[in-house]
Amino acid sequence: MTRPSKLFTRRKLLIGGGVAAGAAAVGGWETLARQRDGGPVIRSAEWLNYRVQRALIGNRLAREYGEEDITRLFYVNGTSRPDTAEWVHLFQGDFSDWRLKVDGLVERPQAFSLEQLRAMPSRTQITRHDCVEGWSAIAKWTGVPLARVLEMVRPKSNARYAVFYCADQLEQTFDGSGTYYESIDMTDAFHPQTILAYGMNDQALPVGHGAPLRLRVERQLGYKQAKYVMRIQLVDSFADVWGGKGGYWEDRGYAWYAGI
Ligand SMILES: Nc1nc2c(c(=O)[nH]1)N[C@H]1C(S)=C(S)[C@@H](COP(=O)(O)O)O[C@H]1N2
Ligand SMILES: [Mo]
Repeated sequence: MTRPSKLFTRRKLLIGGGVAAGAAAVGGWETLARQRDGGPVIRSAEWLNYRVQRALIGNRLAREYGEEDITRLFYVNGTSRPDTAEWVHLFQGDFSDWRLKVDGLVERPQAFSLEQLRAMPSRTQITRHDCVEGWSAIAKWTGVPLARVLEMVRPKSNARYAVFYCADQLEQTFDGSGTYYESIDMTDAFHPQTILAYGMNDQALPVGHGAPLRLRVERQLGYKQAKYVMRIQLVDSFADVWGGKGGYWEDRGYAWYAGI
């Protein structure tokens, strides 16, 4: 795997140095701004970007590509194979015991097997993935629109964000705070191109790319595309989830709203 070395070094530093050093390494923490309702902390410039993008583009679709555009070598980035006992056990059983738990601010919490998700209406899209580390790749993703899953669990009216909990710990910690997680707002959650993908380029989703299930939220950067998704929780704030910034990389200084 090749990757710009400067950024690779930065990631190493981030992982090795913990949260404080990571934040300093990323540099330029802008002023912290709190949403009016006391919701998640969002840096001011980012909050502006979020508001402007939402106003200008609304529910715009991300560009879709043709078969001929598919990248032959799509990098595997971050975790390439979770080593948690739970995921390894599920993998060894061909994911037959795997369940996607969907809970939180919903009327009907449910757990879905892969079979159930595959039997639901599906969507296939060829889109471009942009990683902040400076590479892009195009792939064909197949999965169930997140909207279909949410309709089944019935979000409560106070649900504002969907939090995705992954199987992997990108940073080994005793308290689990190195677990990968991500979050998106309800606009992105119900966007037609937001899917829970179980297929990539007409094959089952490979282990390196997030088997058995990953998020594709096509109008945002690579780190929002949570792999190895185990649980989705609807919340009204992510202040109480791990570092409180709404994602693994967000807790380490990245922007929560990574719109492109
Ligand atoms: N669970 C989990 N999801 C993750 C990551 C990770 O390390 N663990 N890395 C993120 C980053 S930074 C990118 S660019 C993409 C990489 O996806 P890929 O391995 O399919 O290229 O996954 C994102 N989702
Ligand atoms: Mo990334």
